[in-house]
Amino acid sequence: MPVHNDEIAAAFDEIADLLSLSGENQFRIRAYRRAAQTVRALPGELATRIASGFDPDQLPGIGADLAAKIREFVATGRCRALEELRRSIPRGLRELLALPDVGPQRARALYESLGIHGLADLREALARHRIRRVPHFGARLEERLRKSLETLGERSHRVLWSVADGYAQALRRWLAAIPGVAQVEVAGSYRRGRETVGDLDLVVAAPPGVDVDRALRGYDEVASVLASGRTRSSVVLRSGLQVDVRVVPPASYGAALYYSTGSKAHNIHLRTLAVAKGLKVNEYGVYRGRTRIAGETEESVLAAVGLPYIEPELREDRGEFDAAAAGRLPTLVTRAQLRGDLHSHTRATDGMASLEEMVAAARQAGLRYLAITDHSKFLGAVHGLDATGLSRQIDEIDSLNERIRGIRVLKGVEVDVLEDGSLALPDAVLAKLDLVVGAVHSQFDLPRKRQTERLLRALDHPYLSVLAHPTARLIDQRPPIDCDWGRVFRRAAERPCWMELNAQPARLDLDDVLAREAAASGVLLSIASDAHRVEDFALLEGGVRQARRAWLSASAIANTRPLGELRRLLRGTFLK
Ligand code: DGT
Ligand code: CA
Ligand code: CA
Repeated sequence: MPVHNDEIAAAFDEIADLLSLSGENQFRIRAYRRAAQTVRALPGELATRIASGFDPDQLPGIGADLAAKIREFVATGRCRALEELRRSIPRGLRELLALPDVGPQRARALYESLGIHGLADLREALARHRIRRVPHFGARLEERLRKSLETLGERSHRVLWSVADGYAQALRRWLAAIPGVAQVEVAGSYRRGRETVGDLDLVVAAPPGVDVDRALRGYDEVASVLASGRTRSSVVLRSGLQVDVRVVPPASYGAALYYSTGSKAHNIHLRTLAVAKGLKVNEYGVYRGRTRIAGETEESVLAAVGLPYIEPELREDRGEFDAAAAGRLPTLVTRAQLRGDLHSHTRATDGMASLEEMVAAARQAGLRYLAITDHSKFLGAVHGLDATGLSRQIDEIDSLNERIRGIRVLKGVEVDVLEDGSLALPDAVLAKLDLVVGAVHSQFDLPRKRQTERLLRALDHPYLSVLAHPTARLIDQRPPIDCDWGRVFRRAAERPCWMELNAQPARLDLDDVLAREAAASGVLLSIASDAHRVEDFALLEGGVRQARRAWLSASAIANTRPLGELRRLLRGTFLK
């Protein structure tokens, strides 16, 4: 039974949560969390590598004990340590963790100060306004908890694109291997590159007589069958993810792929355009009367209604038809056009690899420059750099630049934007760097006016090159900060300061809508991995996907520029 990286990671995260609920020591907990991150970030399936002899204890931060648990999980689909923990901790306490604002520490605090054992207890305590009296909780958090408790039942079961990817590609390979199958593609929101995916939609081209449905039911991750038939099947995988499969003859493949890729709003718009030309579009083709005039490829479907090809990422009915008709569709940025990365970490702060290792990995990923931007020291940061630490790193980078070939290391920092909009390091220190990446890591729930002023004040600072993960949202875990982005983007464009499109799968921040708005205001974007380990440069692909959904071309992205031009532009972000 193939076990996906995401399932292993989820098991480790749950162990960490449960250990933390039971007050276990921080080192063990952190080891599980780190292992979860490591496994989740791996580019290929770990189970496959283990099957061909790889020992998971070779992975950074994974020792003999964790490696044994991974091997057990991969071999049996089970993790006994997790099962025991689940038995020993009351279900009610575990339920609390389903709330986005409640981690193990807060769950423990609720339990210890108010005896809250589960969601029912929490609901009652909220009704009596008792939560705000728990140390470190307060009225604002109480209000957020009330809201998230209300919406808990409605919260969708969408998964991150990066999680869906593991399931989607494994299934695609399975279906592509069926004798007689001509083509298979994963369509739907996955193909449009949405940051989260509700279910998977696969389109299969096969001549009649190829029993795709039976092959699908034979896939060993299938937990239940919702619908079964010659042209359509739906199943639910063990992970809970639903999969819809549509089978069409090769002559209809383009039309079916087009239909299943969506979005629904895009399809409806296309159908209206077709009707105006006396045509009919459906999942089998484009028809004039009863004659099929197109359908084998997506290009043929669009050409039949007089339009050029429209990339899947643009198919959201956000103006793509008008742009296509006017010949003004953007040439979307590609991963190959990225020449560098302006946000990364090393072991000097919370990264997992040394400076040399990160730089070598970036070069391996085809990048020609890499900015090292470790964290500044600020209140609460576990191991941020102070002025002395940063000076030492500057020297190390200077000496590394003399030794290495093929890539240039830029000196940077990820400095905290404090509550009043000032930066957490003195100007004299920042002035020595090639770039300064500012980021909000605290006071996420300031009211809109104060949050906007905070960012505008940061933009007034003489040394600020890029605002990292501007909204600070974490998909499904933390909402974006509330801010007047129109004002912030206008100020950033004048200054100039760049906005980041952070490629971490749970961040993807700015999102597609805001990134498009920023670029339209004249702000340059930086697609950045925020790499904490050598594998993380692969994440840039997801940042590019989001940028494409934002209609961005290479010209809107700072890190598509050659090094010389980039350095010149960076100097322009320092106002002194
Ligand atoms: P998801 O799964 O919620 O992340 O989003 P999608 O876009 O994958 O939506 P899904 O799985 O419900 O349907 C897949 C595609 O099928 C959708 O993007 C467009 C097409 N589709 C679904 N329902 C309709 C419909 O009522 N009319 C038309 N024209 N197309 C539809
Ligand atoms: Ca879908
Ligand atoms: Ca679907």
